[in-house]
Amino acid sequence: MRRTAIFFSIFLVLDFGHVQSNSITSESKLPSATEQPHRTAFHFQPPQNWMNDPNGPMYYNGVYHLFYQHNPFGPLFSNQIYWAHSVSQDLINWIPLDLAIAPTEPFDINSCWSGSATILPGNIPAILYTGIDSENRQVQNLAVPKNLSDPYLNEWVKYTGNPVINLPDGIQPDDFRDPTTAWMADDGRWRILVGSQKDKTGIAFVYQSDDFVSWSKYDSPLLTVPGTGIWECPDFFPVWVDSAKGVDTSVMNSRVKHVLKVGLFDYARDYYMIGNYSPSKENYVPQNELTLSTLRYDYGKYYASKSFFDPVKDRRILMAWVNESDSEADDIAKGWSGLHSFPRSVWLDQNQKQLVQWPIDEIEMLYENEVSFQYKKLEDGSLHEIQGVTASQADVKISFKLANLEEAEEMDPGWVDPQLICSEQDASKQGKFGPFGLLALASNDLTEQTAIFFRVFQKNGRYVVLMCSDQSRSSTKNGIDKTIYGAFLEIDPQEDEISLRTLIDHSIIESFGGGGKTCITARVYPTLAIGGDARLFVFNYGTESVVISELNAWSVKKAQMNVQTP
Ligand code: DQQ
Repeated sequence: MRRTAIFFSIFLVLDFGHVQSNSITSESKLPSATEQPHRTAFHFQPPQNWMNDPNGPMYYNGVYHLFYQHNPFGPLFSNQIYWAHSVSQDLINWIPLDLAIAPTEPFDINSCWSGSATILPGNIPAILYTGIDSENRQVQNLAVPKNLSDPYLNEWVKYTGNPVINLPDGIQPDDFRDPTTAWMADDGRWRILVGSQKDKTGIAFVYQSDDFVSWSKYDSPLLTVPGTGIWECPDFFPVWVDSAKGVDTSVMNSRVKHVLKVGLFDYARDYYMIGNYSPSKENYVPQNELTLSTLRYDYGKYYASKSFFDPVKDRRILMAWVNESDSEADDIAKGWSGLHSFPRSVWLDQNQKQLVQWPIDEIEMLYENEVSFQYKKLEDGSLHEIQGVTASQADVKISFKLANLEEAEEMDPGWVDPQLICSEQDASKQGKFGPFGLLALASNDLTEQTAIFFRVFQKNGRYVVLMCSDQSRSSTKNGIDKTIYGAFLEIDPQEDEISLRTLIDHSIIESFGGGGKTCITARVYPTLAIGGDARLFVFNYGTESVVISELNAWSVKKAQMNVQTP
C-alpha cells in the first residue's frame, strides 16, 4: 500500500511533457489486395510501410497493447523511427491507434528505438525506450499514458527530465539500447537490463531504481560474453520449473529459473540461456553457454523478440520481428516491409534444458474447414495432397510414427552444423528415414514449394532427429534470400512420435517440431503458388516408409489486422 502511494505521488509531481503530435499519416497508397499476394491474413503487420521490433507488449485494464518500431513514411528503415500502437481484445484482431511516441525532443529527436512496458504499483503503465538524441547518443527515456482512464491509452507523454539513463562511460554512443521490462526484488528496488557491447563483448547492464525515475548502474553487468557483439533487445523473465503456465516478471522463488534472451545484431539471431538468478547478489548463472550453436527461440528468421506475462490466461507470450527476404525494390513495390511472428506461449520444457513454444490457442477462432485423417502410410516417394483447406492460409498438425528405426543411416561424423546438413541434404536428396514432412505453398507443377521435413539418423547408439525448412524452391523469383534452415530436435523417436505443426500465411511459414521444442520461421514469395492456386502436401522421399498417425488441418480466416473499425 505504502509503495503504491509513493508511486502515485511521484508520478503526479513529475513533469510529463506535451502529448505527442499524432496527426501523422502516410502519403503513399498501398497496392490493392489482388496485387499483394504476399500480404498476410493473420500475422501482425501495420496497414503499410516499415515495421520492425515489437515493443512494450502488455495487458492493461482488459486490453492487449502492442507497440512496434515503425517508419510511418515509407517501406524502408529510416533515421526517424516512431513507436506505433495497436490494441486488441484477443491478440488476433488488432485496431491501429495514433502513433504513440514520436522523435520530437532533444533526447529522442533522431529516433525512438525499442523498449518495454512495466505496470507500476497503482496500476500505472510506464514505458522505457531508447532515444537517439540530438548528438546521436543512445539514451533511455520514460513515457507514461496521458490519461489513465482512456481505455486504449491513446496518448503518451514523455517525462521532461529525460533521459532517465545516460550513456555509461567507456561505451560507444551507438552501443546502448533496448531497456527490458522492469522487475522488482524483495528489497523493493526496480531492475532493468540494457543491451550493450564493448570491444565486441556483449553486455547486459543492470540498472536499479527506487522510483522508476532515478536509475543507477549496478557495478557489474548481469552477464558479458566476449566475441558476441552488441546485445539488442535483451529479455529477462522467470519460468516455472514444473508448469507450463507463465510467471509474472517480478516473481522470484525456488520454483523458477530465469531466461536471458539476447539478440545478436551481428547475426540477426535471438539466443537464450536458462539459469539461476539471485537479486541480492545481482548475479545470474546460466546453465548453458552462449555460443553460436546454442539455444535459439527459432532457427529461421526471428529477431528482436519480446515477451510479456498475460494475467488473463496465466501465460507468457512471445512475439518477434520477422523481416523480409526480398529486396528493397520489392518492398518499395509492395509498400510495406516486416511482420511479427504469430504470438506464442513459451514455457520451460520438462527436461529444464530448453524452452517450448506453441502458437496461442486464440488462433482457433479463425479456424474453418477442418480436414483430418488417421493412419496413413507414406511409402517411399509418396506425395499426398491435403485437400479441403486453403493452402495459403492454414494451420496443419501432423504426427509421424516410425518403425524399424534400427534401419536409420549412421550420421556422418563430420555433420555438426544442422543448418549446413539441411542445405547439403535438401528436400530433393533421398535418405532412409527422410526427407518426410510437409510441402507448403506448392504450385500445381511443384516448381514452387517449401518443404518442412525431418531426417532421422543413428549416432553413437542413439537417434538424432534433424528438422529442416527448405526455401530453395519456394519461388521462381530471383533476388530473394532462399537460405535453407535447420536444427536438431531433442526427442527420442523410439519413445515419441515426431510431430510437426506449421502455420502458413501467404509469405510466412512458421513451423514447430516436437510440440514446439524446435521452431523454424521462413519468409517465402511464391509467384505461382498464391491465393487459390497454392497446394499443400505431405510427402516421404525416404526409402523407409513412415506412418502419419494423425493429421489435422484447418483453413485460417483473415483477422481484422490493423484496419480501422467504427
Ligand atoms: N531495432 C531497434 C533497436 C534495436 C533493433 C531500432 C533490433 O532499438 O536494437 O529499430 O532490431
